[in-house]
Amino acid sequence: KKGLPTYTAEDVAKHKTKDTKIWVTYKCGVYDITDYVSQHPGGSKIMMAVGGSIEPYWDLYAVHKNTEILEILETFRIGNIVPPKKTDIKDKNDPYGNEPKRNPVLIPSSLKPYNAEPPSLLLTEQFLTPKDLFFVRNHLPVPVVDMKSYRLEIGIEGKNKLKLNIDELKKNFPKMYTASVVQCAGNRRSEMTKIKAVKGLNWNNAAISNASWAGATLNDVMNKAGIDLDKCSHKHIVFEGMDKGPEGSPYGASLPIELARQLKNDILIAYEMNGTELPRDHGYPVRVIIPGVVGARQVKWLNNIYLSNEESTCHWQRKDYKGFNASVDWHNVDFEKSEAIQQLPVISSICDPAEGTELESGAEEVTVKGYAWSGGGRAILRVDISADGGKTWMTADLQPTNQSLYKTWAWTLWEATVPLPANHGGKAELTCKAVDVSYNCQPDNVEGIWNLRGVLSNAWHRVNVKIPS
Ligand code: MTE
Ligand code: MO
Repeated sequence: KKGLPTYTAEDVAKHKTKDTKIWVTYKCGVYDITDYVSQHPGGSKIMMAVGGSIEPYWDLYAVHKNTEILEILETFRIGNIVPPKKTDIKDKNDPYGNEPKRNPVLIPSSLKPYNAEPPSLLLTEQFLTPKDLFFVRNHLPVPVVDMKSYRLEIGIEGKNKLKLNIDELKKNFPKMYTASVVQCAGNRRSEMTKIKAVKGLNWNNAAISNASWAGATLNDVMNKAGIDLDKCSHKHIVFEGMDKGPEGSPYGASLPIELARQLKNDILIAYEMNGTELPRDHGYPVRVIIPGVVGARQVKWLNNIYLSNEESTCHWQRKDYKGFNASVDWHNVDFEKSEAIQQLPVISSICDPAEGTELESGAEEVTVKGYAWSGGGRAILRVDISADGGKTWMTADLQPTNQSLYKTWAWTLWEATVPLPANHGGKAELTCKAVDVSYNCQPDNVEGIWNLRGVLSNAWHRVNVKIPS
């Protein structure tokens, strides 16, 4: 369309609320959809695209992509977008020059290394998170793996090891399946940041995802290497990846041997995610899935497993991903005084509605959706929802996981329709909390569990909504 003003992506990004007007782009058009959003029933979902392109969302909701909608959209056209300058000149020295393609709906918390979470409104739409929506936590560049030379080594530190190529891993062991969560220790860190600065990526509540994994069990591959985990005298089992830091040392993690014994038939040396090979971002060709344990130990691009008397010497095992009390800060922290995080505490979170959502005017109730999960395989027994900031509660409906009470590795999705308080004054605070099979529950406030790394952020989750009269 000629004659209309042109805008840059930065201009569009400044228009995300009703006060500044709500803009989106589609192909080369810029649209002011402020009025449309107030009337559109699926308004809350379109809000994910504000200030940017709606194309990636239309790919997800292909049903909306019809000519009728395009015609409606065209009536809101206010201008054209300046195409971004092509910066296709690849820097050959950039260690991040070989990263995979990613779904543009992911919300990055850092680009190099790449870290991103899906919009929380999309997170709990499916029990199994689609691969291209699964959150990504990389500490280093994604390695390029040559499958001809790829070998997984298994054995004892300092000794000759069993070497398996990918076909041997697939063919020589029974293929086991498990639906299991990966959650970063820093999930929901942004709630801690609000109280006092912490070090780490500013994750919202979607640094967690749930997939179906398939592979050989740890026990089977250890046995093939001549190792009986129940009888070995080593104190730790170490996993190493193929992604390397500038000094050449790989990402690695370890489990205390007792935990490896407990989980040996549940830990998967996984080569499939949701039924097909792992995507590069999630560890292609092989990663270890350690159900019920923090994401940091579930090493991607796995090529080395060994018994050791030492914990992994990796920075992220020894100098990170540990808990401290709220009075420990950087001048007095001693990482040796705390254990590495392994099995995670119980958590739940509201994913829909999102923070700040405007409900329909005059709404008397609200439907709330989210996830709950606990480490160590502890099933979720109950999720409680409040629409008055935690004074009164209702129990949510839980979607069955079809896993047993003490081996629930997957998350529990839940839903509740809650009446809004009579004198809400135009706003409400929605709150959720979960109880696991050990009757562990979540702390009611963030202050008491604040820690300098912003990990283990599992306080009652609170979401504020507006209720126009
Ligand atoms: N494995 C390797 N090799 N390198 C990494 O950077 N990050 C870990 C873990 N495994 C990491 C890794 C962390 S901290 C998390 S939370 C999970 O991978 C994230 O897994 P995902 O990216 O598949 O969601
Ligand atoms: Mo993590």
